[in-house]
Amino acid sequence: MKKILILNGPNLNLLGTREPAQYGHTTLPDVEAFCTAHGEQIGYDVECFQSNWEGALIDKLHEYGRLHKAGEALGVVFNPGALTHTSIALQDAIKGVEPLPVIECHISNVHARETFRHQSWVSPVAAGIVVGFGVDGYLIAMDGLVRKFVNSAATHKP
Ligand code: CA2
Repeated sequence: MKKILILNGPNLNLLGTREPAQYGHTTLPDVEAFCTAHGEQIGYDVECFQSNWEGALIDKLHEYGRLHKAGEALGVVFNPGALTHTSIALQDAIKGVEPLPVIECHISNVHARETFRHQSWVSPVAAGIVVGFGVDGYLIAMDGLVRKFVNSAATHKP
């Protein structure tokens, strides 16, 4: 079974424990569990990884670049947290592992929030972007990966 990586950046380990108005009550282990279950349903082996360290996220992207080249990974669903708005290193890393598809995913609608959250260094190199669907966005992004990179020929058929 090919792999899909659910990658989460800084502070997302706090999900469900604070700021419920912004991010809801679901915890990161809950998210990882429903992504894993969804992966089983759609025929993918889901790996989940979270780090508060930029370099650890970059190392994981490099690992998946190699797995994708070997035909062992479909792609990555990535919520880079606040690094979205600051990290040229993440943009370089995603460019460096092309053609590995990386879907950028945000729980909140970053465009309806502070101006500094409107800028993303990841969006220009993302294969797709999902924002503002709460934690369901992770599932939408997984389905988007499959629809765009596996079932693309069937996408527009009635
Ligand atoms: O909406 C998203 O998913 C964000 O990526 C979340 C980031 C934020 O900096 C981005 O602008 C948008 C914040 C992740 C921190 O998550 C927390 C969750 C609960 C309590 C505290 C932080």
